[in-house]
Amino acid sequence: MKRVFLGIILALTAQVALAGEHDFEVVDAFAYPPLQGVKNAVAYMELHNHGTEPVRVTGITTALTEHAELHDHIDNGDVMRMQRIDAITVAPGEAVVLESGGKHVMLIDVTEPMVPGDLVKMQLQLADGTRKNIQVPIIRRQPAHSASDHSHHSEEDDEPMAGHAHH
Ligand SMILES: [Cu+2]
Repeated sequence: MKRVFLGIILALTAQVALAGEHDFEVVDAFAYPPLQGVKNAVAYMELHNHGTEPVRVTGITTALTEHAELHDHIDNGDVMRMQRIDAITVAPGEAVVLESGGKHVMLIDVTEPMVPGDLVKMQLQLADGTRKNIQVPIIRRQPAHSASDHSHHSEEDDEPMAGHAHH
């Protein structure tokens, strides 16, 4: 029922959207609440470009914080370090997946409560001047990965502990 309702809202939004905007789709978005004792949270999603022109995401806004940034992990020799990036470009017909250990949305100094089960509005800013509204469910974190996990990147890779630079 909730899904149907959301579909209606999206359909209404599409009618007032600029031509071409529907070619850009955000799916499987979700966010984790901050870890205990940390003010930063992380959001993941898939960006799909069904259009014929590249789509460039240059920023994201949300009421959760004034400081939402696009981040990526940079291979720094032995250490994967995350840093802010200016944009994420999605080529025509392709998708970019924001995921643990890769690109992600960093929510810095979250001021609003993030309760699992809630839907949070976020707005992607695109280089062509348009904006894309999305609804992002807050989901409860998985328990810590076991040592046998195939990935050596844990969720915590995206979680700045001490010393995460975000100036
Ligand atoms: Cu980050």
